[in-house]
Amino acid sequence: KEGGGVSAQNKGSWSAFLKSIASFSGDLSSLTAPPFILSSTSLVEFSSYWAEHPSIFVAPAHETDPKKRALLVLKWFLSTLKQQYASRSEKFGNEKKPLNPFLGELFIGKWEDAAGTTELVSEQVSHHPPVTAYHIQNKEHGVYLEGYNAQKASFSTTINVKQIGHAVFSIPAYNETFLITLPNLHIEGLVFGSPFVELNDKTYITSSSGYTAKIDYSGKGWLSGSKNSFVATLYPTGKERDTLYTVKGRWTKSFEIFEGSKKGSSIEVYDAESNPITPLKVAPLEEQDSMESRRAWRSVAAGIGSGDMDVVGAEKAKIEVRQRELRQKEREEGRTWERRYFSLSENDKILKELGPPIGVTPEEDKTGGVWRYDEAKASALTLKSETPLFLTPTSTMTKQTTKGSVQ
Ligand code: CLR
Repeated sequence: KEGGGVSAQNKGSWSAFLKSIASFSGDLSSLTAPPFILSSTSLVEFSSYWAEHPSIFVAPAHETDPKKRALLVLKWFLSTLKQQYASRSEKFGNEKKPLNPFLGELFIGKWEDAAGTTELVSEQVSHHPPVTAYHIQNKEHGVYLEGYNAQKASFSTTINVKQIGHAVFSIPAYNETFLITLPNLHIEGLVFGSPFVELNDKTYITSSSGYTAKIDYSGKGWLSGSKNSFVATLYPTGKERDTLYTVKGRWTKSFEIFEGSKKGSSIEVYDAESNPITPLKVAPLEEQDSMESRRAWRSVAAGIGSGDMDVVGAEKAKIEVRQRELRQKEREEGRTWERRYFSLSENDKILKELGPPIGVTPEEDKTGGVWRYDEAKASALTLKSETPLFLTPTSTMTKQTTKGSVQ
């Protein structure tokens, strides 16, 4: 079915795009996509998908039984998938190509609702390769999430994306940490011009209290199965056969939680469609810092919005020139860009303790190291926040490199 697919007017650029991706590999940001598939949202914003249901995010902090706590963390993780992987398709009718964040780009906001205040900071900690790090906290409930991620793409039949990095969920009151791996994905619907994400393979959540969840993703196959499906089991770490809970369903629709290995009726049904999100609050553009994503990209976003690719190209070039100037200056002064909120962790304790049971090894070569939230840096920033933290880009525009298609 081609309904909702590429329009007659865009057919040419889409087939040129399909031909070009057949030969690309590795860095998704180098993909040159036709204008109609470009999004004006930067990837640095995607970190907010982790906590758009703050009450589900903080719920584990109020459960005293560690195995039920592990189940609540699994439930929260599963509840984030719809936002993470289907929200663009649901909003626009298809997946889009996000803006590629520049080094040091920030996205800062908070959710205010029944769960109190939940705060987000997201920072682009590397540009080559692109790596985004984030930290989400709800201090009232004592729940913290941090992580970093990169993507490695390859092409075979379609775009296949491997996610590198992980997330760490922690509840200090129980001295408890959960290590979370990220799903690999591929793009479906490419030939029809209406791309969307499907998840594949398996991911894990393992906790310092000795529980592990394995989530097995599947989609619509040739003969059976439905879109966006999964089966998850929770078991004592190392004893996969002693299933404590089973969760089964579709991450875009609803899923059911069963005791043990799915005998009898479910103990809970989660309906993703009837759980509205809490919108993130972000400072108005005028009050934002020049390194904050929406402010930095505002002119590019305006160009994408009005379909004026000359504006998009020129405004992107300004950002790129400014970035090259900054890197040049750093080289001359023999220093590197100072990340605002994150630092590299050597011999990371969390990975050392929780990595082995689920086969996680830090792929530092692909992420430039293991990135952790740096409390000291963050509090120093709040102290200084009276004075402007960043300089506004002053670079003059130089020649435009791309026309029509933009990277
Ligand atoms: C980023 C990290 C988030 C989860 C997530 C969701 C969708 C992914 C995105 C990550 C990375 C970029 C991505 C996107 C879907 C499509 C897009 C892979 C992993 C690529 C760059 C777009 C390719 C162009 C098509 C639309 C044709 O937590």
